[in-house]
This record gives sequence, C-alpha cells and structure tokens, in this order.
Amino acid sequence: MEPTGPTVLLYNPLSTTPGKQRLPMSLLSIARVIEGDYTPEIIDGNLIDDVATHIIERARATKAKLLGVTVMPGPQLRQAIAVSKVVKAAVPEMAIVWGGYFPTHFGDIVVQSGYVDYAVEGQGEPAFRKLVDTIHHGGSLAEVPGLVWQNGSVTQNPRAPMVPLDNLPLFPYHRVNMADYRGRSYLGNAVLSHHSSFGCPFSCSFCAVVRMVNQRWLPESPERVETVMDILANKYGANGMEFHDMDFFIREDRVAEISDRMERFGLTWWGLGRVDTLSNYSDATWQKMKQSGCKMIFMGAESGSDETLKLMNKGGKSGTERTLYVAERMAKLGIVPEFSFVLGNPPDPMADIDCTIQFIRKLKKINPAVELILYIYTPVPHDRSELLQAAKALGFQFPQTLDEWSDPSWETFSLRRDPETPFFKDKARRKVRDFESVVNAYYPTVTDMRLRGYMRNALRGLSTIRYKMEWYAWPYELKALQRLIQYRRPETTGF
Ligand code: B12
Repeated sequence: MEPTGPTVLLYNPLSTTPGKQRLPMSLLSIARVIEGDYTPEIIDGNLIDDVATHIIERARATKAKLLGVTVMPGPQLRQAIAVSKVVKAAVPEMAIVWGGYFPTHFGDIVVQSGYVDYAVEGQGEPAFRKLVDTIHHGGSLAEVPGLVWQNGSVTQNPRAPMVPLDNLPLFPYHRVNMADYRGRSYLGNAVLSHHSSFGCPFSCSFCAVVRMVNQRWLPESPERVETVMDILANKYGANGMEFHDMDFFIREDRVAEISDRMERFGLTWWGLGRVDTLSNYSDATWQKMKQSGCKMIFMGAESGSDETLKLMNKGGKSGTERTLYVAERMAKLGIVPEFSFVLGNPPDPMADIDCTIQFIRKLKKINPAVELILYIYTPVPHDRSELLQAAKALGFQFPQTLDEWSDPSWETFSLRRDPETPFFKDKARRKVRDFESVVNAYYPTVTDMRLRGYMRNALRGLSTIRYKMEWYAWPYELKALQRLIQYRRPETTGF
C-alpha cells in the first residue's frame, strides 16, 4: 500500500519462541487509529534477528518522529529495554513511547530511564492518536490522556473514557504479512487470533488486567465478531481461532450469538473464561459452542483451596466444587478444559502447594483430558491485593529502575515458573515442578499432536507407581523421557 502520511514506527519486541509468534494485536489496535493520516509500519522482533539495527535504518530512511513499543513483562521487556537504549542513542531525535501491560504498571520507572520518553497507561487508542498528532502538529502533552511523562517531575495525565470497540476501525491487517502469523496447533494448521473484547469486570488480586481497565469490559458486538471471522477465515485462510480476550465468556447471550454466527466458517476455536461464569451456562449455549467448533477453554482454576480463592478476590461464586463441576460437564461434551493454577501462595506456600496437588488429583480423576498449567505465585503491583501485602511483609520488592528490570532473574520472575521470591524456597519450587512431571506423564496431554500412542503408553507406564504412591521427588527418569519426546509445555509458550 502507498504511504499515506508520515511514517510512525511500531515495534513488537520478541515475545515467544520462533514459529510461535501471534498476531501483534496490541500494535494493530493502535495502528488502526492513525491509519489513513499516517503510515504505521509494524516491526516484529519475533521475525527479525537484529531488530535494533533494523529500527535505526527504518527511522533514518523514513524520518519517523515516533517509535511506539508494546511491552509486557518477561522476555519482551528485556528486549524492549535493550533495543530502546540502542535506538535512543543512535536516533535521539525520534521520540520513544511504551504502552501495554508493563508501562501501565510502571510508567514512572519507564520515563525515568533516560531512554524512553513517554509511557501510556491503559487502553491505547485515544492516547496514541492524540500523542501522534501532538508530536507531528504541535499541542500540549498535558492533553494526551493516560500519558506518563517528564514535566519537571514525573507527570501522569488522567486517562480518557474508554472507547467502545465497535466505534473503532477494524485492525489494518494489511500492515503485517498474515502468513507469518498462521500457526499450527491442536486447533488446526492455520490458526490466527482475535481479541473480541477488551477488559474484565472482575478484580482478582493476582491479575494485571485490573490496573489496565479498572474493571471495565468492552465487548465487540456479535455482528462485528462475525465480520472479523469472515476476514480471517475467507481472506487470510484461518481454520482455527484463538480468542485472546481477557475473558471471552463474560456474557452468555453474546457467546451464544457469536457461536451461531461463527458456525458457517468451519473454524475450531479456543477462548479464555472463568469457572463460575461457565458453570452457569445453559446446556443450549454449551451445545451451540460445541457446534460452532469450540475445542478448548482456558480457565484460571487458581487454587485447590477455597480459602485461597477468597484471598485472591476471585469474585463471583468461584469455588473448588464449581471447578470439578465444569470439568465434568466438559468431559461429557468433549471440549478440553485447560486449567491454570497458581501455587505457593503466601502466607504458607508449602501447605498451599499440598492442598492444590490433592485437588488436581481429584480433577484428573473426573476428567483425565484436563490440561494443567502450573504457575508459581508471582506478585503484581495491584494496590488492593492482600497477597501483595503478605508478600511485601515477607521481604518482596519490585525493582526500582528499568535497568534492574532487565536482569535475567526478573525475566524468570515474570514467566511465573521460578520467581525467586524471598518467601518461595527452592524446595517449594522443586515440589511443584516434580509433581508436574509426574502428573503430566501419568496423564499425557491430549492436545499435543506429536505425541503418538506408544509415547503415551511409555509415559504412563513409567509414572504409574510414582503417581499412585504420591512419590513425586526426583523424577529424573520421567524428565529424561519427556525431554526425549519433546513434551509440549503450554505454560512456557502460552499466556
Ligand atoms: C497474546 C498474548 C501473549 C502472546 C504474545 C503477544 C505478542 N505481543 O506478541 C504470547 C503467547 C507469546 C504471550 C506470552 C506471555 N505473556 Co502474554 N498475553 C497475551 C494476551 C492473551 C493478549 C495480548 C493482546 O494481544 N491483547 C490485545 C490488545 C489489543 O490489548 P493490549 O495488548 O492490552 O493493548 C492495548 C493497551 O495495552 C495499549 N497498548 C499496548 N501496547 C501499546 C503500545 C503503545 C505504543 C501504546 C500507546 C499503547 C499500547 O493499547 C492497546 C489497545 O488498547 C494477554 C492477556 C490479554 N487478554 O490482554 C497476555 C498477557 C499480556 N501476558 C502476560 C504474561 C505474563 C505473559 C508471559 C510473560 C508469561 C506467561 N507465561 O504467559 C509470556 C511471555 C511473554 C514474553 N515472552 O515476553 C500477562 C501480563 C501480566 C503482567 N504482569 O503485566 C497478560 C496480561 C496475561 C495475564 N492476565 O496474566 N502473551
């Protein structure tokens, strides 16, 4: 497409392993509000090796005045730091703005770094359009909503009211090479993704989404979702769809109508939801979902302890009984439940782990197809969190500078597998990982297409005594076998 105005560079830092990259929807979201008046150029760190050099070349060639970067904690943050530093040193006249989850929580640290000029908090579209116009045509930065910037001292502008998604243009898919993002998974061999709503009305204490949207939820209408599915299936050849919504299932009537409208595309699909909401869905809606191609649903079961669930402020009517109920219902329908758990919660991480392990055993008995994602409790800077207060009392503290955040130990922390928090002893981490090896061997995942029958039998055979006797420690033989057959670990590549 011909350039239509000044170029604005947009950069998605490395966020996953090669071949697993997802559509950079964060950037497509902000690109859509400048499309037409400016030329958004999307640069994906998942597809380019020396991305800093590439950005510098493009900045010089296009004379871009602004580089927008989307940043979530983890590996993406580390690359964003390294690249922003190098780019700022080489092209100091180009402003750099960060948006997304990390700057929404740590905007002050970002703009104090000396190499990132601005941070944007929350929904990005209104802020980004205003910032781009201000940088290109003048105006006051004080009027850019949700902007964090240096104005003598760190200043945080009030956020704009959130914009309903149907009022925004569709994603400008032509700004990326869609073939780069058609992935392969249990869902199909041309899997694309969409975000059919923004936000979440709940305020779970461990979830970063709370600060992003302040308990607001903006759904796309079923008609709009149908339009997008039409484009993704018929124009870009998708046969599987991941709905990356923070919670796809919040309103049953919307899901039922989307299911009806989606059926004609023959897509298989996956979405993320809550146990309590889904446990209240009618049989008719479940049937429609199944009929329309729903193959798998990710749910935060979080804990095997009702007490911990209360502490997490899961809201609604979450409880362990409901998790068991949903797992059973989904077994009958043949839709795979993918449950994530957060183990090792303070104040007594070891007791918490034991309780959840017992619960997982019960769950697997009811529905052996259940997929497990076991995270280790990782604090998020959520003001209202009792868990964060407990963690702080035990010595936990977030880094105070961006450079400190780029330390590899904080990357590991963000991956929530081995956060090295002061209250979480190595013994506890080992216990979780050992149990994970044993349970994953005894119940091999149904969604890894490469796992053949004999591999499943070998895994089960070798783990039977351990699982039955509850001997989880030092499962070296299972780890070796799992490595040999390259067992899929969704939690390291997933969400
Ligand atoms: C897709 C996704 C991924 C993809 C990568 C996507 C990519 N960019 O390439 C994959 C699967 C690789 C991934 C991995 C991880 N992810 Co992730 N991921 C998501 C997910 C499901 C959707 C993100 C998305 O596309 N949203 C759609 C867009 C439209 O929304 P958005 O990103 O919020 O963007 C809006 C604003 O934030 C803002 N904005 C965003 N970027 C920018 C940039 C600028 C310049 C501006 C102005 C504004 C702006 O404007 C946008 C439009 O309003 C979110 C949860 C969610 N539903 O949001 C988790 C989420 C972001 N991931 C999260 C995590 C923790 C991870 C991991 C670190 C850990 C893990 N084990 O899952 C890994 C590792 C990441 C890494 N390697 O760096 C957390 C972050 C938590 C936190 N503490 O901040 C989230 C919130 C999930 C959760 N609830 O815990 N992830």
